[in-house]
Amino acid sequence: MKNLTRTLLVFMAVLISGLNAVQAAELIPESDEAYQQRMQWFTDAQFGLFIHYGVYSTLGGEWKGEPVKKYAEWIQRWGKITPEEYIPLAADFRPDHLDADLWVKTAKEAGMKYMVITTKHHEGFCLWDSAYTDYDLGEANDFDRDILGELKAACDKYGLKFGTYYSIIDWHHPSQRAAQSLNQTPMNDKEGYVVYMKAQLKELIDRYDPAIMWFDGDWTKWWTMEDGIDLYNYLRKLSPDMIINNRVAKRKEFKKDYGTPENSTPGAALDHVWEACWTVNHSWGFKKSDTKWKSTEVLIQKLIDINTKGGNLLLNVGPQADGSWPEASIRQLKEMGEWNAAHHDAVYGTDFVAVPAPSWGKVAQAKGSNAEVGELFLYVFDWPENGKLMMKDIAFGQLKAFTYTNVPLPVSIKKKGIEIDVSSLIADPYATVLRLKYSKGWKTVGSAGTALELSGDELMLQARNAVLKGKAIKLENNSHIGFWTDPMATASWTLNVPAPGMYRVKALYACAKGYAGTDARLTVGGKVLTAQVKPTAGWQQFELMEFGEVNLNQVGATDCTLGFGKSRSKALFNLKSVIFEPVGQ
Ligand code: FHN
Repeated sequence: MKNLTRTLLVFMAVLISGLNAVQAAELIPESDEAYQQRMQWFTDAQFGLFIHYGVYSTLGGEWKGEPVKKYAEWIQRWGKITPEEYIPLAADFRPDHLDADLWVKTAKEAGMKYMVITTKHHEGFCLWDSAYTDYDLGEANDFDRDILGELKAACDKYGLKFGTYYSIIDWHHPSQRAAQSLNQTPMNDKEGYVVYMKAQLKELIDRYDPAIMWFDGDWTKWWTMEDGIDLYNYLRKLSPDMIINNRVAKRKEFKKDYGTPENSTPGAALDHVWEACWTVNHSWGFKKSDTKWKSTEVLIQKLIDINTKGGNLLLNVGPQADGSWPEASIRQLKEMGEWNAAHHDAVYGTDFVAVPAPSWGKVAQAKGSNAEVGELFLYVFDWPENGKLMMKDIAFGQLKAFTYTNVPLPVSIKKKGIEIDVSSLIADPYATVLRLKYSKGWKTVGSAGTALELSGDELMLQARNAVLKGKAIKLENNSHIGFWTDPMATASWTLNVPAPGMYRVKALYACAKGYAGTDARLTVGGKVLTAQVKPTAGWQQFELMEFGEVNLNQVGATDCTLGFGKSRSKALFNLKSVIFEPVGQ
């Protein structure tokens, strides 16, 4: 009976999708005002919870007793697991200890305003009882709870928005099943699979009314921009208030409803709504051996960095198969929540402001501020040893300074900016927030440096996150690597590649005239790029230099090292960041 019903359902879905296909070329019309209104809750939210949970969680990143490399949710690839070996594992996926109320309460107390859960990752296993497959929580084992329904109810109870992640790539579906899960799997029935996807997405909307549909896997070659626009239009008609991320189409070109940089934060604010998703350790799915937990300081400063550039942070937790969370995730979310609660106005009541970026931290403006009258929040990461906080290249009409709790602070106008006397304060271990209340306007003065023009999908390696090796190389003002005169000295990072493909590589650097000429040598994923350093206007005048393009065909952690090449001058350069711009497949 179920097969007959399923056939009828698929036939109806084919009919619906065929009718929609005609409109596929054009994006469904929506006024800017309507779009802004639809996005308002999202742009106010600042902070959300990402959950990677599926059959892969049962393995914890290990296969036949051995840890596998890279992301745990990609274990079929890195563990070389065949479909015949992997599919039966679904019987072991039992969320017996999944406490939806606890999950959502923990997120709320962390200061998160929404959550997104992987209802179907690349593995193809569905966390709900779908009428279109047996590879789901309802049939694969005798687990009969509706965990998505429980999470949606808990979100309603605690006032969080409920979102669903859905992968376009599906290694289980017959249209794509291959001997090995790969970045690029075969597609032998695209039309049938799109009908399957649309039917499942309608199930998710009808049953759980998600506020966000979070797509992934858009890099696969058989999925086109036209396919994405067709799917976007289909969903907008089904659920007009729902928000859809840009990976519904091709993330590099498509920016609606919002951009999704991954494990990277743009160097500056973007010209569209965006959300950066980050892991707390390295793997998205639960991985026993992955204990590289980011510190609470790093996580809070990341939230501030992203929010002050106008974005949201979607921070990931990878639960164990039984539904319990790693202790480190619980602790860090608790600590983040305490800081966010103590600085509520500075987290949720802010907007991006285009002041010159300070070296000691970040700046945002209080909502409602304008060019004449308003309030700036200063987030100080690096406390001034001399007790004087200098804000360069800015001048105010009238200005008063305060602590976050509105205790007045001495502030003086200087030739190149303003100086706040913070000698009476003790720095917050994570970030100290100050307030500047101004009237009669403010303006940028002096040379405020190079503002990066970014699309939001760039991967950015920043100086402060580099591992430095060698005698003469150091991080200056927490903002750039300098004194790089030892030809053996290197800076290294782990680059998290979100999608395979070609990337254009650039560096934001500065080099005084008499020191230029060295060949800078960059190795990434085993490939080497070199570029000769040209002089800039000085050691503090940063410009972009091109290294060329490189094909990064492995998703996940990739080593990247920068150093001297063959021809050498007196120094390499000062370096603020290395940028990888995706240029498509
Ligand atoms: O391949 C996935 C990966 O497993 C994870 O889900 C991340 C999170 O956004 N997205 C893809 C890699 O970019």
